[in-house]
Amino acid sequence: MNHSFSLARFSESRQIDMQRRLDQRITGLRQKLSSVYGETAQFDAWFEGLIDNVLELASQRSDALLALDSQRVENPDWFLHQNMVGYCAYVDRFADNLQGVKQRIPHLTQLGVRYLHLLPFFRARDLTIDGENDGGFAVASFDEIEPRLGTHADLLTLTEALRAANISLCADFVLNHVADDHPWALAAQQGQQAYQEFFHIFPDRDRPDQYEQSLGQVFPQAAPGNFSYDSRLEKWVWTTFYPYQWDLNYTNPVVFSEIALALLRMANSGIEVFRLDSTAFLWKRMGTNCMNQPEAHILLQAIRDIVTIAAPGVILKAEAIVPTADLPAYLGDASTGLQECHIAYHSSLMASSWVALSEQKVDLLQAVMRATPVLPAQASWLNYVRCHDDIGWNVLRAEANACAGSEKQGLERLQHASEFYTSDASSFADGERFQASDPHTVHGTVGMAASLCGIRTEDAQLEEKGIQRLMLMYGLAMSFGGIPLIYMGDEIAQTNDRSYCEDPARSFDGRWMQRPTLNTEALASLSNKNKVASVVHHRLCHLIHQRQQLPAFAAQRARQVMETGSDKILGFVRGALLERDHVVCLFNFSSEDVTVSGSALVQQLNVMSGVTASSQDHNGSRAEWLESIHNYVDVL
Ligand code: OTU
Repeated sequence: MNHSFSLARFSESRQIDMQRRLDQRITGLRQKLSSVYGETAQFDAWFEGLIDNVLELASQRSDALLALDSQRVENPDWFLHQNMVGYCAYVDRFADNLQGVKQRIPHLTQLGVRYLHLLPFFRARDLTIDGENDGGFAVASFDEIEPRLGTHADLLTLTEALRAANISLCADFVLNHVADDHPWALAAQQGQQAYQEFFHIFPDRDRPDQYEQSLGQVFPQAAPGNFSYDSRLEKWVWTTFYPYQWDLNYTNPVVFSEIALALLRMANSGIEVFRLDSTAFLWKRMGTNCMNQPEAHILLQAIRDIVTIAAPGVILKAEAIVPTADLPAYLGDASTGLQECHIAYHSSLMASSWVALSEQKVDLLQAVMRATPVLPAQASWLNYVRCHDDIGWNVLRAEANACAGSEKQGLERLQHASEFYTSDASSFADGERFQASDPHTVHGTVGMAASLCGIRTEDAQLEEKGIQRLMLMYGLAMSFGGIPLIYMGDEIAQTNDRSYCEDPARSFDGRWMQRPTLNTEALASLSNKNKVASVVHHRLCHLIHQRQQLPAFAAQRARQVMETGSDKILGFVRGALLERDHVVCLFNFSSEDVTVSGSALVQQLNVMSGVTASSQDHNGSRAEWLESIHNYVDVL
């Protein structure tokens, strides 16, 4: 097939770039999409239409965004640098609206933030229906801004201001579903066949019941089951999440092209990072849990190709909360060079670090680290301590079983962690169980990081232990390799907000406990060193500053687990031993001081780098290595 698309709409200099990118990507893109949608005459026409639209949107990129694209084509590793720090917030809870976010840029720059993830701000399901839209994750329009939060003009102003401050805006792009009042769903409800084909709709419970046999549940309490009866259609609709979030049907190629083009349109408004929500669920297959299916990966790879052709400055972030073994595939494959998303949440690292804190024992965390492979070029982890969702313990089932020796004991370990953060009277933590009425299952835990670390008051002296725990958790996220993400409020150790319990539209979803409004009073008194907020903010800034200075912390630099001789101390080395810019990172997950043997660590470093004892004595590196250990212990 001839792939010569007309580039007449581009200026002469852009034609050359565009031709090169098409040459690099178009054959692969076509192969991927035809492997999912089939080689038919209809496919050819659909594919040509898709590319024509992709090129049209590429031609509409502004000069400022074209400049950004070229910069990033020249420096594709821009987001892998050790100075990358992310921040995540709900627009309204952070700053009322998009205009308010612009006013908060100085707060972000003070923290060294280079990437700002604003939780959903596209027009969401109408709250006057029944008050619910899953915090904006039920999207009613991919092209409009939620009126409560601002206008499209506000978005353009904000992205411009963020670019000037060297901060990339990240927006949620929900791939798996739309709200039941999205125009596609409304058209389906009105009986339009073409739009009914955008969804998975069943006349009765036969097939839903068959699927249910192997499906899991995301919200077992608030939204049990994966199908909802729609009284307008008098049919069953696939709704993995809430009943008003209708799963899109990606076996329909039109769904894919509509979504891909909507994403490019928003990219043209200056969004630089897309958080692709619920990527794991895109493809359904009877007899499976309908997660992580090969077709879902192929479609994500195709979106990567499309973005690289039309908006190469843009990067994609996978939100796939899946077992450790299934996670790396969302970033592609280092051995074949296959590319998928640029960034992915490391949910296993996050969850296992909370397990380690509850058990004062690091074996599970080490197992997760060992199961984390080397990533392909231009790929990175997103390392977080908390986010707007629960800590899902189930992603750790495999590691827990292996470490504990049996499935029963593995489950018990995770249950123990869950109880520790919820109900255990002897624990320091103040969290709650998420969506599990059955005390024998392990689902999730909710709570602000500070509360889970035991911080309850504003008195810095009283809360020193809790502050140290919080810094330990953030220290790990900052050193592991990837973009560390600060969740709004954690920089000033904000604690749980239980006011959601009073609101009937939110009271059933405990995640609202960790979605407070920014405590501006605490922000205004950061100079008061007796306050927890001030101490945490200061230590976090210090940690970020240290990290910026050390190239060994760049995302793609090597990482090797070390045996520290103590099951309470996590150890790993970042960077290249032979180039001697490495950093040894040690994390004490216990509440006591623990001594580790410096010489035992040095011996391991020798083995890792293949340096023999005599050559090492000769070049004096033993002393330097010890030095670096002390330094880092001091830092943390
Ligand atoms: C994502 O979540 C979002 O982060 C949630 O806030 C939304 O409710 C959800 O999608 C629906 O849009 O597994 O891959 O707390 O971890 O719902 C999708 C449970 C997801 C979340 C889960 C998650």
